[in-house]
Amino acid sequence: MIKIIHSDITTLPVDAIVNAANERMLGGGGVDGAIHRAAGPDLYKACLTVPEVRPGVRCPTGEARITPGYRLPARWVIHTVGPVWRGGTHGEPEKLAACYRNSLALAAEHACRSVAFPCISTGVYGYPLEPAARIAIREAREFLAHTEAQRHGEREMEVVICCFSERDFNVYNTLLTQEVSHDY
Ligand code: AR6
Repeated sequence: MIKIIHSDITTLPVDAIVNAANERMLGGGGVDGAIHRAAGPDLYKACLTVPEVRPGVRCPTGEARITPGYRLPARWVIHTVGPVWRGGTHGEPEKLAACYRNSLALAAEHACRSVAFPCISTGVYGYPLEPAARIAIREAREFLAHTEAQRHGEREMEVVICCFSERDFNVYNTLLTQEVSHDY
């Protein structure tokens, strides 16, 4: 099930929250800063132990890494790195889709029943909200449809899209109630 809410992601009692991080994965502004503040200093220490894949890069764009949530109500934080918007022709849609897919796969591997996403890349990274929201909804739907086929009666995962502004919340709600077009 996909649920759109208007809230601060750091307050949610879900199994995992997703962080819109950067490749260094040691905190930053926006939702990343809020998550680090709410989780406390152990989150930073856990991030430091994530191996670098190349100097200064713990999580390449489009990939995801998981740490505990420490003081957060959420048990896990899944850190993913969205693309910086450069006009849309530099692989941004594919990279953003990969963020959702890889984060959902990590959540499933850790037996999460509920996972909450912020609107990845749509803040500092400048991705326009509506195309970003279409990708988020499409990836969540595809993931749920795929896992549904394998579940045999277990409870479905809840994918929460946590909008920080009312405007984002309205855009998502409009899209979710439409049949989302696949030619974005
Ligand atoms: N709860 C939910 N959503 C939030 C919260 C919150 N507490 N705070 C902000 N948002 P951004 P990006 C929303 O800029 O564009 C960081 O410095 C915000 O309104 O946080 O992926 C990282 O370290 C927006 O809708 O992430 C990276 O360097 C959304 O979260 C860079 O920013 C994403 O905005 C990543 O940029």
